[in-house]
Amino acid sequence: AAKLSPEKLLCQLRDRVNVTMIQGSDGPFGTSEWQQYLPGKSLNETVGRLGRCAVVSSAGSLKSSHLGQEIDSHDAILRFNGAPTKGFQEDVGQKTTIRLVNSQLVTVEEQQFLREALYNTGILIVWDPAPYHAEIHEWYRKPDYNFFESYKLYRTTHPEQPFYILNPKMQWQLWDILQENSLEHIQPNPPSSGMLGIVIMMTVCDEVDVYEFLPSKRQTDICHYYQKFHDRACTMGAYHPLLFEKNLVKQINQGTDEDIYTHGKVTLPGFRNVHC
Ligand code: NCC
Repeated sequence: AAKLSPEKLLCQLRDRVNVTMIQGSDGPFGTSEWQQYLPGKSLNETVGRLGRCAVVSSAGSLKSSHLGQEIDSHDAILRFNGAPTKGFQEDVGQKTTIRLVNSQLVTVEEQQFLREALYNTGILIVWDPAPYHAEIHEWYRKPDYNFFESYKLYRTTHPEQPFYILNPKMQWQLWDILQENSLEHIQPNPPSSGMLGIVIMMTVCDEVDVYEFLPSKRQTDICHYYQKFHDRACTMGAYHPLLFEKNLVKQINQGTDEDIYTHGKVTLPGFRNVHC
């Protein structure tokens, strides 16, 4: 695999990764039952045109970062899974525009997901690991976690909150680019929520600042800023090809190495500002 220039790599991402949310026109979701549950508006219509956006990883290195104000200065902010703001505003800010959650959380942690107020703010997007380049019917029959009932339950109790299902096609379109851009063989597991969230924001924003995805000088074995749990795999990856994701993001960074070191901050262009 020959390494592409940052410009070419951005063009590959822009042209080959199709970020879409599940709609009624997507095969098995075309039933009248699903029509009631899927949001009426597209994600684009819901968020409008966004300027400066922030993606906040859940990494332990956010602790004591004092990045809260800087993060909140963005037009829109994306967070992951159960990452809280309450009690951590000083380091991670308090605004949440989009929360990307994995299907494991929605299924295995269903009780918390349906109960905790944390999930009731902003736009929710759930994603599920699909088989490699699987057709949507195949995935629908055999999702990694069967989150569909929990999704419907949430939609019934919070009908006004936009809640999307990420079209699983994008994870493998992205994985293919990660693999092509790497000298090693990557395990065929989908990218992390972090990487998916970055590409979602590049689709809807003019510019995207990503915090502590590439670790700063505060790098730590503490997995999350909100939990006392140590595991190196959180930063380097075990199931997800996290190391390869981070290499790719480093390659397309338009910010400085100094910003990475001090703020764990990477600046990426939105796809509408990528000219190929
Ligand atoms: O930990 P998680 O990820 O929720 O973190 C969200 C994203 O932040 C980036 N991250 C996190 C920690 C760290 N030290 N460095 C980082 O760069 C990663 O990009 C990560 O994707 C996930 O990706 O969905 C994941 O979810 C958790 C877990 O399911 C949820 O937190 C819900 O409880 C997974 N952990 C386990 O299954 C034990 C994790 O592997 C991936």
